[in-house]
Formats: sequence, C-alpha cells, structure tokens
Amino acid sequence: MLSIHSQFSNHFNYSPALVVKSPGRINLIGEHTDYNHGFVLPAAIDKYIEVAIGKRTDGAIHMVALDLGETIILPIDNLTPHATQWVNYIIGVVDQAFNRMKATNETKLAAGFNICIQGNIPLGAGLSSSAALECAVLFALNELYNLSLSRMQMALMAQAAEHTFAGVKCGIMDMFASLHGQKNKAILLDCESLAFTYYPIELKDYSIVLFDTQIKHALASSEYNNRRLECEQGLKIIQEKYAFVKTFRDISLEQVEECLASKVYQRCKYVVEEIARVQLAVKDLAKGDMQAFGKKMFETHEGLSKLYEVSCPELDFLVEAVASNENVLGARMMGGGFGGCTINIIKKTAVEEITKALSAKYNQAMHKELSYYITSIEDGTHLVA
Ligand code: GAF
Repeated sequence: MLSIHSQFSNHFNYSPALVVKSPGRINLIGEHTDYNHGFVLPAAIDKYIEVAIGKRTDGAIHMVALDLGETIILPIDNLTPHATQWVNYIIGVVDQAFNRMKATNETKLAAGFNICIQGNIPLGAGLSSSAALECAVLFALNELYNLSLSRMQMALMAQAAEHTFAGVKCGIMDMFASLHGQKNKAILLDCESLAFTYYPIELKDYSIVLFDTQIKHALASSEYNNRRLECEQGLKIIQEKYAFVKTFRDISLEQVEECLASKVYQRCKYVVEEIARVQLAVKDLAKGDMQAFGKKMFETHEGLSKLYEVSCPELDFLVEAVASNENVLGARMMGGGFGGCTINIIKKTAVEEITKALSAKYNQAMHKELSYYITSIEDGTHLVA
C-alpha cells in the first residue's frame, strides 16, 4: 500500500510539508465523568488517524478522505457545519484556529491548505476516531503555520470544535488522551483543574482486549447530550439547597439521596459513585492490585448500564459473558455507549480461548460477528519522520 506521503504527492503534484499521526484511545475507568468535573483514566492506543498536509495560496481547503475516496473543497473563511460529518471534524478545528488567529490579526491560515486523511481506527467503535482526526489536523496546522499552541490548548479547541461543528457536547477526555498519550502509561486527568498524572501500566501476564459489538452508536450523540442535561439539572437542584456546591466534586451521595428523584437521581448517583471509584482505582493501580482494579471496572459497567442507562443488550451480553471467568480481571462498556466496544483485562494465555468462545456465543445470541483488538498503549499525536 502507498504511504500517505506518496498519496498526497500523487493527488496534489507536490510533496506534503509534514505528516502527523494521532491515536485513538481507551479509557480504563472514569466514564461520563469528564463533563461532570470528575476524573478519567484514558490512554492512547496503537490505532491511528494519519494526515498529510501542505500549503495552498488561494484560500481554499482541499480535503481528501483516502479510505472513503471522497474529496471536499471549501473556502477557509466563513466555515459553517457541513452535511458530511467527517468534514466537520476537520473544518471544526480549522474554524477554531482561524478565529483564534483572526483575534490577533494574524492571517497565516488564510491562504488555505491541502490535506489527505487515512486511518485504521474502527469508526463508531467508541475508540475516538473523530477526536483523533481533530487532533491530527490541529497538530498539523500548528506545525505547518507555527501557531504556538500547547497540547492542552489544542485539546480544548478540538473539544469546542466537536460542540460547534459535530453537535456533540462531549467532555475533554478523548482529545486530551489522543494528544497527551505516552507509551505504556495511563493518564489520570482531573477534569476540573486539568492537572494530570501519568501511571505506568504494567499488566505483565495480562492484556487489554477490546470486544467490538459492531453496533454503531446511532443514539449516541442525542442521548449523550441528554445525559449531560440531566446531570446539569441534578447539580442545579442540589445547588439550590447547598449553596457551597460548585460542581459534582462537592456532592455527597447523601445529598443525591436527599434532593433528587427518578432519572436525574439515577444519573447523578452514578456520577458521584464513579468519581469516587476512579480515585480508589488509581490507588489499586499504584499498589499493582489489578484484581481490585478489575472489580471496579465491573462496578462501573453496572452503574453505566442500570443507573446511567448508556449500555445496550450487546454490551451487557459481552460483559456478563466474561464476568465469572477467572482469567478476566475486569470488563465494562467503554466510551459514550449505546454500542462500540467493551474493555477487558484478560490473562494472556487465555485470550485466544476466551475470544473464540465469546465470538461463537455472541454470534448465536446477537446474530452479529464479534471483532476484537488486543491493544497496546502508545504515544500521543506526533510528527511522522
Ligand atoms: C465520549 C465523549 F467524547 C467523552 O468526552 C466522554 O464523555 C465519553 O464519551 C464518556 O466517558 O467518548
């Protein structure tokens, strides 16, 4: 297969100025806590979006999605959300960068650029292919035009782009992880202060295995935005009674019990429990107690499925099917939910057998093929030599 460098050259008749790779992510624990000022524990993985970029002079953006065989051309000024979603991930961050430059009378970006994109992050599998694309594009623009953006600034801009152009009111976890990943380390991110700490992941006899339901999370963006609203509603109700409460970090389970009811109660109970669970889980990690860590992953799944209600029958099936297997330390649905992957910590010697048995069971019960990915933890967004 031709390199992205050669494909860009073939397409545009000149060599790209640079090539950038940005990874997808896993999240070990801390789900739906990022937009609730909690903690998350993600890591970048060995699946990537790659972009090759070069300057233009006519104020246009030429975008080529190599895997889809599609090309879209737009003027760089006055960008608005596009009917084709992959385009939004690109122009969303371009818009962020463009407006930021305009605010300082900087016109660097106005000349436009050519970009080719390809990747091997399965789409809609909850591995953040969209965040990886946003981060790859922004990182490439930052290098190409010396925009002097820090990785955290880029993460925040990519998050804003997802809100304004893709219409998902996501938290910062996915972009943060793609940009800040380090090999064999998970990152504890405090989503209130944005302080972060790297934790070495030494799984020794165990592997991180993702089982892909093959359900593309269609409900994900609308229900995701609803969950966010329900949490905001719950927080507001508690704040009316307890004025000192600023964010979910200040809320106790007792206050949730006292002030809330029905669905809002369920959502907020889960969030408060999950924020506490992540803090305990990193202690397990620091002690090397992966049994205790794995148990918390199962608890997270239970909360996401029963209280937060972002799971689906296929995800529940995959978690339940491995729950009593002594070679599985932990399993849970991962990411936004309503499809995508489960994340599992499985004894290396048992991976093949478990995968084979689970594929057969899944196929029989759900009439779908099960895909699986044995992942390694890798560095974040970087230039390709
Ligand atoms: C999606 C979002 F993009 C993240 O910000 C996060 O909220 C996650 O769902 C759930 O933890 O990946």
